[in-house]
Amino acid sequence: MNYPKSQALFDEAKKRIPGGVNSPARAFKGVGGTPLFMTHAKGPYMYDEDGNEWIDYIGSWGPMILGHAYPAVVEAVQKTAAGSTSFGTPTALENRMAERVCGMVPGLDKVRMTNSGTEACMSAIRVARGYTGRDKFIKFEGCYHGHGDSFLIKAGSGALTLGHPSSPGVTRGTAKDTLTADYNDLDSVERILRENKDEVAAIILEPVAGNMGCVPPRDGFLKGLRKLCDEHGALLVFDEVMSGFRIARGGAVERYRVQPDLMAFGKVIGAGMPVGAFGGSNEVMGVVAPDGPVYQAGTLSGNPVAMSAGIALLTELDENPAIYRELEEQSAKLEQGLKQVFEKHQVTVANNRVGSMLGFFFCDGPVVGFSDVSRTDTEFFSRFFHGMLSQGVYLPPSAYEAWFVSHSHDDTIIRKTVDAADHVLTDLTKNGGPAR
Ligand code: HOZ
Repeated sequence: MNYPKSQALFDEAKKRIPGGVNSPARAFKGVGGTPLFMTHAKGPYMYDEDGNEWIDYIGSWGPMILGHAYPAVVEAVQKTAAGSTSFGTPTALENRMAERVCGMVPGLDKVRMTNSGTEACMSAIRVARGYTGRDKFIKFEGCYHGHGDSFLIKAGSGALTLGHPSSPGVTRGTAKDTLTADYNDLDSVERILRENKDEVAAIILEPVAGNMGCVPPRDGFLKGLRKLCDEHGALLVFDEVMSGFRIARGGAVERYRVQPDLMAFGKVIGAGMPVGAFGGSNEVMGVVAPDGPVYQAGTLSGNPVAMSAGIALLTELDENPAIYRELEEQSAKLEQGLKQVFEKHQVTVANNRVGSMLGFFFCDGPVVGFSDVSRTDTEFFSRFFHGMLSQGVYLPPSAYEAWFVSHSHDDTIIRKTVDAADHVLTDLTKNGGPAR
C-alpha cells in the first residue's frame, strides 16, 4: 500500500496541530509510521486519501457498533441538521434520548448529557464528591477515564502508549486526591479504603477495562467492589464509555448484574457524534444543578444533531436483540481464527474478549491486571500491526488499546482478517522458530 497523500497531509498537519493530530491515540507514536488520513467509510471498511481500502477494527474507538455510515444514523443527522445544528434551548430529542437510555440501562433513573466521555466521567466524580461530601476517589492503574486532570494518574490509553501515564500539568493538589489500586485486586482496594477511612467519595472503574487492551473483571471483582463501597460509604461509578451499549444492551450493569451508583457513557451513545452522558438513581442525581448544588453544564450538551444520531443507533440496538447475539458470534469467530493462527506460528500470545471487545497481548497469560498488560511485547506488536496494515487491516495503533468488532464484520471480513494474520506471521517467522 502507498500513502503519499497521507504522508503529505501529516507533514502539513504537524505545522499547525500538536503532533499532527487532535488526539494522541491516533498518532502512531506507539507503533511508528504515519497515521492515515481517511476520507469516508462504509460498514467495516474505511477509505483513505490515497484511495486505499481498510478493514477497520478501531470503529472510531467504539461508536461504530453497527458499522460506518449506518443508514438510519446518516438519515437522522441529515434531517435534524437541516432544521438547525443547535438552539441552546431544550428539545424533544433530549427527552427521547433520556427515555431510551434509561429504558436500556438497569438502575438508571436520570441522565445528563455531555459532549464527551471525558466530561461524563469528570462530572460523575464531581457528583460523587458533592453527594458524599468527601474529596478522594479510587481509580485503577491502566484504566482511562478521559483526560480530566484527576484521572491522569497511572492512566491507560494514549497516556500509557506515550509513556506519560501520570501527566505533567496535573497539580500535586489534584493528584493527592486520586488514589490508585490494582485492577482485579480487591485487597488493594480494601487497603486504600482502610488507610483513608471516611475520605473516599467513589471508586471509578471501567467494568471491562478497554484502555489497556481488553481486560475483563474477574469473577466476584465487581460484586466485591459493590460490597466495599457499601461498607465504606463510597459510591461505585462504572465508566461505561466503552462497554455501554456494546457488551450488552444494558452494558456491564446488565452483563455482570452489579448495580453501580453512577454510570458514565460515551462512544456508542453518540453514534460517532461528540456525545457523553452520566446518570444514576433519582436520589444521587438529585444533587445535580439546577435541582441541587453540584454545578454541571454545557452550551452544546444535548445537541440536536448529536441526539438524533445517538437515538437512531440506540433504537436499532434496543429493538433488535439479535444484534448482540450476532456480534458475540462474529467476535468469537475472529478470536478463534486468530488464536489458531498464532498457535500455528508458535507465537506466545494471551487474549481476552468480552462480546465485541478484544485484546491480544504478546506475552504469557492470563492477563488480568496492569502488571500483566505491561509484559506485552510492544515491539512485536508494532511489527504485527504494520504487517496487518500491509494486508489492508487497520488495528488500533497501540498494544494497549482494545479492538472493536462491528455488526458489519461478516464472515468474509473475519476470514480476510484471519488470512491476513496468517500471511503476516508467516513473514515474521520465515527465518524459522517462534516469532518472538
Ligand atoms: N478511549 C479512547 C481510546 N482508548 C480514546 C481515543 C482517543 O484518545 O483519541
